[in-house]
Amino acid sequence: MMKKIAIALTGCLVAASAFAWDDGGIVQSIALRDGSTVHVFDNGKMAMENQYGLITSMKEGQVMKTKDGKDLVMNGNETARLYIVLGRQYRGN
Ligand SMILES: [Cu+2]
Repeated sequence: MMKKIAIALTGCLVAASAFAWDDGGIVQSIALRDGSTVHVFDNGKMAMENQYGLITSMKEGQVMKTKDGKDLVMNGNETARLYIVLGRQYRGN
């Protein structure tokens, strides 16, 4: 009986881990001073999420101020890719 429970729990952990690592290629999410977030993908391109969690567009080359006061230059404007990634996270599959 105990063995069965242990196996079931292990199965859950594996599933939870797989979900946590499925980040859609986002390697970093940086908080900006205005409350928005810039997501950096594995290819270095970026996508913006505003303070309400909505995906927004930003011109490439625009300078952003991070929450800790650094300047960050917008590289790319991957709104479509972020839609796919965040959509997947919200649905949980
Ligand atoms: Cu930006």
